[in-house]
Amino acid sequence: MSAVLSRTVNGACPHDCPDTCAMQVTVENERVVRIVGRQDHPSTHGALCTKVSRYAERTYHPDRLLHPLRRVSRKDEAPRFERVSWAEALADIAARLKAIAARDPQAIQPYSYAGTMGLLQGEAMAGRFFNKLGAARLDRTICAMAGGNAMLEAYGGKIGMHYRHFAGSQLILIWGSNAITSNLHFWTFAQAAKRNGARLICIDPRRTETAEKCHQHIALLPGTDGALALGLMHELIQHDWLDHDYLRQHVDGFEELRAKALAWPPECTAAECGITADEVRELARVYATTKPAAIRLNYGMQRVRGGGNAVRLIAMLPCLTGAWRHESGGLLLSGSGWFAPFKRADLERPELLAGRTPRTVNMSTIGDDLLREANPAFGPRIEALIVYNSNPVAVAPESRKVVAGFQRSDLLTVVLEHFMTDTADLADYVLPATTQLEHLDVHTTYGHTDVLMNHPAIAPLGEAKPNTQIFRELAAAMGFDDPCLADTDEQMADQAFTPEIDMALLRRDGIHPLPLPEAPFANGAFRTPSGKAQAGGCDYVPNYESVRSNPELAARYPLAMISPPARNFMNSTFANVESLRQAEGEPLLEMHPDDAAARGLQDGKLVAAFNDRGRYVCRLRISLRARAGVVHGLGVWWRKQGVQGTNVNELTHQRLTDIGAAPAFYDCLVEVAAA
Ligand SMILES: Nc1nc2c(c(=O)[nH]1)N[C@H]1C(S)=C(S)[C@@H](COP(=O)(O)OP(=O)(O)OC[C@H]3O[C@@H](n4cnc5c(=O)[nH]c(N)nc54)[C@H](O)[C@@H]3O)O[C@H]1N2
Ligand SMILES: Nc1nc2c(c(=O)[nH]1)N[C@H]1C(S)=C(S)[C@@H](COP(=O)(O)OP(=O)(O)OC[C@H]3O[C@@H](n4cnc5c(=O)[nH]c(N)nc54)[C@H](O)[C@@H]3O)O[C@H]1N2
Ligand SMILES: [Mo]
Repeated sequence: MSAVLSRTVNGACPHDCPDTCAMQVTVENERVVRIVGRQDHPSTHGALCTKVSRYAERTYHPDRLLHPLRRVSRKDEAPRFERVSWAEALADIAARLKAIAARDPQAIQPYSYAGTMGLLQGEAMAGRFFNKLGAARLDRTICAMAGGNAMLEAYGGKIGMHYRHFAGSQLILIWGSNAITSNLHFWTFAQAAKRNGARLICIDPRRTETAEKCHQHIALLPGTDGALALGLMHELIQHDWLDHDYLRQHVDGFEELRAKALAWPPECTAAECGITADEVRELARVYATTKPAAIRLNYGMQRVRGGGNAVRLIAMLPCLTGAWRHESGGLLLSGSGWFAPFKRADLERPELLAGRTPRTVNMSTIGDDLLREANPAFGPRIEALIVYNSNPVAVAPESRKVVAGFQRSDLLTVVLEHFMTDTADLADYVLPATTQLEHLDVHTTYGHTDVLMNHPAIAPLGEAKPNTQIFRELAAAMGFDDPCLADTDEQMADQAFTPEIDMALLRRDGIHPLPLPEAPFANGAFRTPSGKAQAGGCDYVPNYESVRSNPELAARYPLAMISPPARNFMNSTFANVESLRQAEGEPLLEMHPDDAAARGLQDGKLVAAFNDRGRYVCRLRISLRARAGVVHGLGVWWRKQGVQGTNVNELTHQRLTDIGAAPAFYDCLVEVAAA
């Protein structure tokens, strides 16, 4: 028997989650046999979520794409592909892109998001390629732009409390976040706080597994968080629970905000939010009188029309009470702004645009935009789409239009993927990409504050190539000869950061902490031009679609629908990993017993949720996780896994948020009937 060749490799979880865990990958005889969280990384603390501890199952999945494929069926037929060589695929794609670029390179549209959050396999070589080409740009709004831009307006930066300091809080509002599902490593710190006597309050329409483990759950109506924040401020002002010194020194525009808040007494707030006036009064009292008080905001609550303003208003709460004075008080939405040493432009090279300013397309309206004819405001019709790190046919709103756009016979679609997703099914070419176990990358995060490095653990499977390599080869096939288009991944890793990041240390340890202040706004020093938090210019913006804001629509579609993540998937990623798919069961709609009784619906039966945009058939789960008037279409399943080949985005719309032009997935009315 030959000896087992075993080694461990430092990795980083690539997924779009705030936790960006440090992984240790064990390889035996060139096969990954175990993936665990690193003990020596403080926020990972040796633990991975169920999904990522199964990452090897995903990498070695029998359905992994291992060679390039070319479409042989029409786009409105069942997809059929034939195997082609890399040389043939790249030569044909390059020839077709050149022909389009000769007319107008802006007709070529990149489409990517955070399938991997790696800086190299994300927009590094891809950015260079598209800048050189002069392709249209993409406004990457689909997840976090409403809240993210709101933080820039309120504080001048996406920075906030450190995870570890939540353990010292005496009150934590977990607001629009299902931490146990989507932010597990934060939850560890919240539990430590709970053991130290902290009170945990969850503010979420759904009774999530996180809500169940908190001391209190406030089940407000979707999209009413801005009203709740104003109602809380009303109480803080009326009872003079304000930190006047902090307000005077560190906040601009409080008088304007004060006047707005005084219009939201508890009864009025309660009516808008669908909760009781006592819940409002008591929440304000607890928030004002418990110190230190922390807020963990997550992106769930900003996927509504007024999501940006809601985040701005909530961000003012710790400014009113001076909670920021303590390292365990304040707020965290995203910490991505801490990563000042990251040099995005050095990776993406905007100078390759050479003075051109191509149009920008919003990724959240890809359905409408693919169907748009050339016109002076929009520019040319989209003729080619190059998709990587994203599955837009499943995740983008208003699927009927997205699918119709992808089905255009005159559209050239190239998809870089691990699997035949709904998007790959509609491609002309599918190019096999490597997974995180097979390529190099460097990572910043939006939760903790360490830079991580991911070393490849194994060689690429089959003929798969890293995104970087695919764009290098495509650049060469196009005849682009700028030297930076030939940089290796190692070279690009060295270009990614200012010298504050010691690359030798990062390469050796895989983890590089940033030196940061413990309590970022204890003495003000907001990142705005005035150095003060900005309380002016925000107000409550009601939903596009709700019983109160649009009674006519609600007469036909009376149920508010939200579609938050399923625990065992990551957006639509992992939906095809058998063990995780089994854990999730099948596509579900959760509904309160009263709403089900009113419609004569039975638990476990197929139902159709519908509105003017579409119809989604899935199984009904009658459950007290739902409050009356709100239903939950969980997870982003692949459309082709759905009962009739649809998923929940059949029902969502493409209207955008107040700030950041982001999608309003959770601002949606439906009706439900037996299928
Ligand atoms: N397991 C798992 N983890 C994930 C993801 C996943 O798909 N699966 N997604 C990742 C991604 S892409 C992101 S952006 C992050 C953060 O992802 P988020 O989408 O913020 O994830 P959640 O924490 O589930 O937050 C959604 C919560 O907000 C609630 N919610 C919906 N509408 C409202 C509202 O109007 N007001 C309030 N107060 N709450 C509302 C939902 O019921 C849900 O419990 O998580 C990441 N982590
Ligand atoms: N209804 C509804 N819709 C939603 C949401 C919701 O809550 N409700 N959430 C929204 C949010 S928060 C987000 S962030 C978006 C997410 O939308 P996407 O960013 O599209 O996320 P995923 O569905 O995970 O798809 C990522 C794809 O990238 C691929 N991938 C991963 N790594 C690599 C790689 O290294 N190379 C290549 N070429 N491909 C790779 C994966 O196989 C996967 O198919 O969805 C949004 N859509
Ligand atoms: Mo997201």
